Amino acid sequence: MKSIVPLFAALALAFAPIGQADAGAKDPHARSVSAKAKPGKTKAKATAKTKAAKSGKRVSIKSSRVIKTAAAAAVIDYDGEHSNFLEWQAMREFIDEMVSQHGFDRAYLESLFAQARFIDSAVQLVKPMPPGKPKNWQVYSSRFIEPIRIAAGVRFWNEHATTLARAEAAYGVPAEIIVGIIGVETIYGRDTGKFRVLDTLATLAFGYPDTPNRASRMQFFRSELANTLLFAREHKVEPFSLLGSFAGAVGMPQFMPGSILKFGVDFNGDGQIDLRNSPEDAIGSVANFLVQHGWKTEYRDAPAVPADVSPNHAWEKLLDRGLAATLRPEELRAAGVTAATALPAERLYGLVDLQNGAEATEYWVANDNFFAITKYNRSYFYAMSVIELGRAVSASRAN
Ligand SMILES: [Ca+2]
Repeated sequence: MKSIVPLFAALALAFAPIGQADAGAKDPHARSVSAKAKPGKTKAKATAKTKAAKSGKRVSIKSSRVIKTAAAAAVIDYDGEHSNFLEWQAMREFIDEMVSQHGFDRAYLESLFAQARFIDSAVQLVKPMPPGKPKNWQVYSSRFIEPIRIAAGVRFWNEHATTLARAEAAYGVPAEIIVGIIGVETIYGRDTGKFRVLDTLATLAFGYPDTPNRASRMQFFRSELANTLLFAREHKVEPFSLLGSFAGAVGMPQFMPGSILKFGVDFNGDGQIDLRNSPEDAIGSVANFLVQHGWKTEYRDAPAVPADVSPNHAWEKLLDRGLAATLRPEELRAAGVTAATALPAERLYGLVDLQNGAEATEYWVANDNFFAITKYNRSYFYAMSVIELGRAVSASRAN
């Protein structure tokens, strides 16, 4: 049962969004990492597993939900409603567009979307959170940098050491960072989501709730729905076999379909990009994503180092400069920022603040590699959690 704790913790977790621009690997506005739409089911599943473990044998559980969950591939682990999407004007326009712009067969798309389900839990989960407590890095990170996730990371790293080393050699992204991302995203594939991607994306593309950013969000999910169809066609995948989070993020690294199309890698050479079942593909794809978003192989030092700031607050003007390294070491020094280690003069940096609610804010000086991680998910908290989880796994592995 212990292992369930971080899942529940992740549920309650809100990102600390920094930027507002285009999509990362994930949906940039997704509310939580590894969110389960229905925690009750996680609990039911866990209870069943615990009973199985106690009895020491495989159990036949009579709950239909658990049986469905245990079954392979195209299971549906939620109560989707058949909704006649084909009667929706926006869906008809979408199909027209896929036919005229991408050469899809109309009858095929109609038969596909006739099977799609409306996922009300996805609609509920994208609604704005009620105003919460102030941002708190310590609270946020304690949900990721904790013994269970670290132990799972050690197992993952040991099992895939060869692949991680191969990715590091091919892309120049250290194993530690890849291990950090896959751990923060899904606890190494434990929690990849069981929604059919076509269902959640159709639901959010055409049935998004009434929020201030509704139009842009619908456009985002509509384009991801198109990407799903394009990916499935290009890679000869049955579209309904793609499973993901309530927001359509797929597999161990939680890539949106557009990111799979652009940055997915077949790293085990079986001819498929399978981010759900192939840890090799997940590892290669994460490394490729980071390199394509500015990861600098030649930087061998830490993506971020702690910093002290002077009491004069001259450095405050250096905060919130976007998710990019734009400051010269001299500018930081002149504004009263002292990094814990010497900063190579020829590089650029950003000043990162990690707020701790009522407690003191932590300051860090971050380089391009830190900001490459924020392209995965647009949050300082996220990037620093990835770095610290990777570091903790590495340290634990060395012991
Ligand atoms: Ca593959």
